[in-house]
Amino acid sequence: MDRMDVIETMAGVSLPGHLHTSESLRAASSFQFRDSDVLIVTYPKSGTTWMQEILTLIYDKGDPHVAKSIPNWARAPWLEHTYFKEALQESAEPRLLTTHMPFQVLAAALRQSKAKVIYVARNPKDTAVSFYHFHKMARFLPNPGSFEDFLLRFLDGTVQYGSWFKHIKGWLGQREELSLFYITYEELHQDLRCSIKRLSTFLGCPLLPDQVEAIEQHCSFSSMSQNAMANYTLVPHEIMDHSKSPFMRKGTVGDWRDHFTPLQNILFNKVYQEEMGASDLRLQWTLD
Ligand code: PPS
Repeated sequence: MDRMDVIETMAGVSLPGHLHTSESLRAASSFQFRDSDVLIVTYPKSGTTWMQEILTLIYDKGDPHVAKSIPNWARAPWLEHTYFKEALQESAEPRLLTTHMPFQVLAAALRQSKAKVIYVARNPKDTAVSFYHFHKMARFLPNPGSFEDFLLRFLDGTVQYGSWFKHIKGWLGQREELSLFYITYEELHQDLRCSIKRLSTFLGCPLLPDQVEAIEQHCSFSSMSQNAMANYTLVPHEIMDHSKSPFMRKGTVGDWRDHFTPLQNILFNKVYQEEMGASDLRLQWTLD
């Protein structure tokens, strides 16, 4: 398979060469945003696919036709991926875009526009667990080794896509400068209906109650797990092997409790405190 063993680097962050080239990364950093663009920003495994689905449905007023007939990576393509130019619907308004890039890569390009940014964050403990399982099924990522080893690399930011801590601090540090809406995976989980309404207000896309209900139903974990346009089963088995771990794996909050030893938990909390202690971020998760 293409460039499976190649690693690209951008802003000190390693990225899978299967999805990124130096050209695609350069193009992302100089992308011309429009004021009408909507950019979903996430660290991997934080709720990207969920948000792509919710936004598709908000703009389609709850009609699932597009969400059920076009793959998510074509509906809301990743800015930094090699296929981005082909996938971008130039004439669409708004253009839905996705990125995992750290803020500094897109800072200059974004400051030229009033594009809307939706940042989705997830409890980093659950993010690490989900990312670990994803490494087992995504052949373009390195073998994660033991969970113990992977967790240490996640904490010191040497996994691909870099440090979770730098990612969230970089983006949320720009809340005043950007038109940025911050929401957590845990909020989506706790009250999807309310989250859909808040998003529709931010996007200036009002919805009727039955449209909100249709979106809520379509975006449930069980419904999205069955949607081939969102669950990545269209990707060839040699690239994503769902028998190792399905992309739509569990979709729960707090799965870290079934993975972390008490010692790993203590270490994680220590690093979290060192990295995030001084931050004033509204975080929706508890670490115990
Ligand atoms: S990626 O590869 O970065 O695009 O992955 P991402 O979509 O950010 O994260 C995948 C995790 O999100 C879960 N997911 C959901 N949870 C609840 N409800 C819905 N509808 C939903 N859709 C996706 C998915 O199961 C992955 O989490 P884990 O914990 O591994 O199950």
